[in-house]
Amino acid sequence: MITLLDYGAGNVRSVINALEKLGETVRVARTGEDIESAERLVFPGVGSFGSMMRRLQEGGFLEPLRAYLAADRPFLGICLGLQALFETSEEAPGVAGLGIIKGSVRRFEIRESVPHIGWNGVRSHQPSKLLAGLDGTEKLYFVHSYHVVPDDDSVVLTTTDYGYRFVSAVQRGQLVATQFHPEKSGQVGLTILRNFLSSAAAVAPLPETNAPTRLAKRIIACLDVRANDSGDLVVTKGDQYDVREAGAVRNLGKPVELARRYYEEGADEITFLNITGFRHFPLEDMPMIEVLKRTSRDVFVPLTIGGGIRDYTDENGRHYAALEVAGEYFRSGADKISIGSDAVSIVEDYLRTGQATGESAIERIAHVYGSQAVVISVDPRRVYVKSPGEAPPRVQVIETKTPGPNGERHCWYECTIKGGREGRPVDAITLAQVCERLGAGEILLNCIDRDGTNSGFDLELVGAVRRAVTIPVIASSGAGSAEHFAEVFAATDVESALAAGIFHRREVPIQAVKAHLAGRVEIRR
Ligand code: 1PR
Repeated sequence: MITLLDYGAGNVRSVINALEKLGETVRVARTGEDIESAERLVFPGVGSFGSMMRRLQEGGFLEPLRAYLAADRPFLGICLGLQALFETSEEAPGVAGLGIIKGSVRRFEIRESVPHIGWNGVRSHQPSKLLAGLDGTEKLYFVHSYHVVPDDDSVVLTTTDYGYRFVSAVQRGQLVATQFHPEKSGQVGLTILRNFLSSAAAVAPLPETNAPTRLAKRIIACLDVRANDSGDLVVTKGDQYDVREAGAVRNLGKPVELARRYYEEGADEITFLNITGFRHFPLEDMPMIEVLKRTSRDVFVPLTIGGGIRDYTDENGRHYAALEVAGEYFRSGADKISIGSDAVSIVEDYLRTGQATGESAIERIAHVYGSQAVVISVDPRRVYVKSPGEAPPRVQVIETKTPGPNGERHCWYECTIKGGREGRPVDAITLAQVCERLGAGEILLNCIDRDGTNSGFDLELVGAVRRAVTIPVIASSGAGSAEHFAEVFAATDVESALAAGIFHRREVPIQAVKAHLAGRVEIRR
């Protein structure tokens, strides 16, 4: 029996699923007494440092946790469950951590995109049973903007490089805590969790190396999901967002089965987009939540879900906040949520007033669950103009090498809502910049013109957005071959690229994309 501390703020389901996959019985600690009686404790911290410490305090967990750790009983902290052990964090000045390990938590101050999202390596510095069976070439999944800085190097178990070298796991006695997410790191992560559960002795550190670890470019499989005309939930795929063929919704498979297939084929991440979420409110559309719950039982890479995340009032006048919808998705197994249409409205309001309210879905979800959990899905369409002055006011215009139908040499990217059905006078570059300011952690950059065309990513759009923000960007829409992935990584600094059609139709397997990229960019094998 293993005890898992859940203070009710995010995705602990994946950790439970991973432990259950390994045959463990998991008991969720709901009170301080549950911690006192634990034999082994796993603490998958989620959210932001300040709200985590507040919830630990309110739930009466602080003192039992301190006592448990002071007695050197078996403990595995994950992500914020590592950061919580320290004295302070720059994420929440003035808020005290558990103070079990001397030192602080600092924000990355680097030229690379922050959050540090994706698969990176580790270098080990002391013997540990946790890393038994690894050879040092593995990659593990990270998603964080802050990292720990212990005063005393003797607690350092692993380090990782991103901008500079940082501590990615600590170990002292029976306490181990990792910045990476074993429960999201595929088979390697399951091995690490199994090692924690085992009573085996510590093994020697991984082979010594001073070579920097490298963040892999992520290859993401995207599943656009909706009900077909018979009411079955299916994975569909559009051509420039039109998902109907001969009048019927295209059916490319079942969401859970397809997600499992992509996990087994080596997808670094899986995204579900509920493409009719703007019509049906997600909390009244339980099948999507069910899809997430079932998928997360067997899929141990990050899951993102989007569609319909917004404030909503039902016909009985009951108001739901976007935060509640996101919370339900996180509890069901999502690691990140993506906001599409509502982000455009939020940015329009911001541009009108020049002010952040603190109340938008982006700000509220980022505040509670952390920026890294908030993805903005952008659905832009190229609009040609004869000259920059012809575009609507404040819109960012780019010069293009692909002239328009009348020889236009300039264009802007109009954001749309409701799955491309309605254009709004906001451009994709500005949208990404404002969302970053409001606390979003990543941009999923689609392109209606390229979607489903197999003609390659819109490199001008991707490059322009990538240069305009400091958060990671996912290039999406148009992948037709493995070479298109190589192209987008060579031409822009995007951290990841996503495809749908070529994977669904088995035209280009994920491993073929990775084989093509090997040696050109860092990838996870
Ligand atoms: O607006 O917050 O409710 O979210 C709805 C979400 O659904 C948005 O993220 C939006 O992008 C998505 N969506 C809405 N309508 C469609 C549609 O296709 N009719 N799908 C849609 C967007 C675009 C990509 C696609 C890539 C790669 N799909 O995610 O997977 O273009 O495709 P390809 O590799 O085959 O070219 P909200």
